[in-house]
Amino acid sequence: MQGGGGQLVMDTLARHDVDTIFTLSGGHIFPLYDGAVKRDVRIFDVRHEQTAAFAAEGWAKLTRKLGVAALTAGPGVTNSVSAVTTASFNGSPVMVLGGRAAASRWGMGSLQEFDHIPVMRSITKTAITAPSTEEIPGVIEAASIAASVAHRGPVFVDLPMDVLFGFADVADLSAPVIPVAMPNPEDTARVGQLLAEAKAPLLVIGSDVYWEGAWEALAHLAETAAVPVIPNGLGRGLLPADHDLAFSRARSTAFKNADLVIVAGTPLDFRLGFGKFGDAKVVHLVDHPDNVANHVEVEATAAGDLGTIFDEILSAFEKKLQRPPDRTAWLDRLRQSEQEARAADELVLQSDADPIHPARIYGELRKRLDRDAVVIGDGGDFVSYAGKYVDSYLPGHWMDPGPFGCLGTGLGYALAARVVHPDKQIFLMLGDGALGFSAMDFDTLVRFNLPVVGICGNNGIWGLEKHPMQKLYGYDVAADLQPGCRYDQVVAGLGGHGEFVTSPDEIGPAIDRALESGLPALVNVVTDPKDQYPRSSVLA
Ligand SMILES: Cc1ncc(C[n+]2csc(CCOP(=O)(O)OP(=O)(O)O)c2C)c(N)n1
Ligand SMILES: [Mg+2]
Repeated sequence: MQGGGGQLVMDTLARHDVDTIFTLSGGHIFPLYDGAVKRDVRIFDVRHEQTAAFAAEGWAKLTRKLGVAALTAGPGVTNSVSAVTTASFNGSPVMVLGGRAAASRWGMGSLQEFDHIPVMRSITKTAITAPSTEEIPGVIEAASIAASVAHRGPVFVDLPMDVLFGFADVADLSAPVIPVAMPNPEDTARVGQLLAEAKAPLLVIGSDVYWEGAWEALAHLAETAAVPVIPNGLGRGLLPADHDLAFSRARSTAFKNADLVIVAGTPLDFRLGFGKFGDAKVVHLVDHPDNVANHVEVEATAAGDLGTIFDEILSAFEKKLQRPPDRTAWLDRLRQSEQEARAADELVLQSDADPIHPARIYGELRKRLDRDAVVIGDGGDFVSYAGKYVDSYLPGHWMDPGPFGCLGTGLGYALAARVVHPDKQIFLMLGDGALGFSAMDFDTLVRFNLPVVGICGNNGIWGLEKHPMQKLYGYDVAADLQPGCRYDQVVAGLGGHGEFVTSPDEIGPAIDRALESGLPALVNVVTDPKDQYPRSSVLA
């Protein structure tokens, strides 16, 4: 391997299938651009570094491969902190490459001289400064592997200017190996036994099942043992929403009445009532022993490759039970609950209310959604409705911010989604508050000719904050935005397509025109600020 520092970085990353980077310009990282140009790596440059880092994370979420952002020294890197933390919470394999003031002048006060490592170390799996040009391949390789091995997460490498602008001729690296940890067979056997004994078992699956590529093993286990499945995060779509064993709207019935809840590949956090499911026994299956919940008493756990865990549970289950269990009553009960909830949804999905009920937007969207559409959510209440009303049918086609709950992920995720899937529908559901964090990156979509349809649920407030503050204090502050603000004109001004909608029957035609425009578009729908998402979960 030989060449300038940037070429060495790109040559090493190519071994991990990296052919695209997200960035915002800075002199400290010019050699990375030169390396990308010389190695045919695509460069997408954005309007705020957080969008670059969210796009890198989005890339990882869409492809299950390493996503890469290149950010300039100092403020370029620090602007990525929330996005990198989001990747850490989501277990997303992301690499942030940072510029860095020259090592030879360190401490003399160079422009943007800042030691990123202590900041980034706390939110990454590894944060390291490349010590010399010769050592770039080794450092990038080690960081790539660290990001990609379970439990996955972001990594950070900064490259001092004098290191990155140097040249080197170094020996080629051997082929990359991503180690896979195998579970303890006694642990999986115990889970298989619990599953054979259970009358009303439930399988809750999260993002790590996706990251591990374990959806076929999951389907095989669920189908053979007749276990209903409830997804969260990137677990959505691993079983198609119309699969017999896939449930989403029967969550509370399932959680209240199950006698065994097996949670796989997601923490027992606020999204899952902190791991308390009535009187059910709880099993936690994780991709790494560090992730076993220690705040609840679990009946059993297994840690390691999740596909192998599912396979081993199934063979233990089959050894225990000669014929498939009869779960008809349990599955019928859940199906009934699912159907009732879905039938009740129709009321708001078809609502003619004026001002517009936000759920009506999803009613119109559903009629137009392709089975392989990618739907992205960025916002408060408006996105909680998305979680409820949007069904996913394929792995990696639903993108929410995850448990870090950071507003502003949307434009970065949408940018990545359009690049990864040039021919699929990409819908970006935005709260009006959330939109403000990265609206300027509609410009990026325009510059790169990446038509995404954004739909803004414009209630003129920070809804998920205003209503709770009202409830707690009887008044609210710092919770209002401009009512009816013309964000569509902002997008049109940036060269995109804008639609402004104030009555329910205009929503569908506006979405159609946005799709037909072939441009990055925003359908700005003024919704009822009095509406509040009916939330039952405890968030903190
Ligand atoms: C970066 C960031 N800042 C603040 C918050 C707190 N927060 C969570 S939801 C929310 C309101 C979002 O408003 P909007 O996007 O308009 O959606 P709505 O609830 O009105 O539908 C806020 C401020 C957050 N989660 N992330
Ligand atoms: Mg709002």
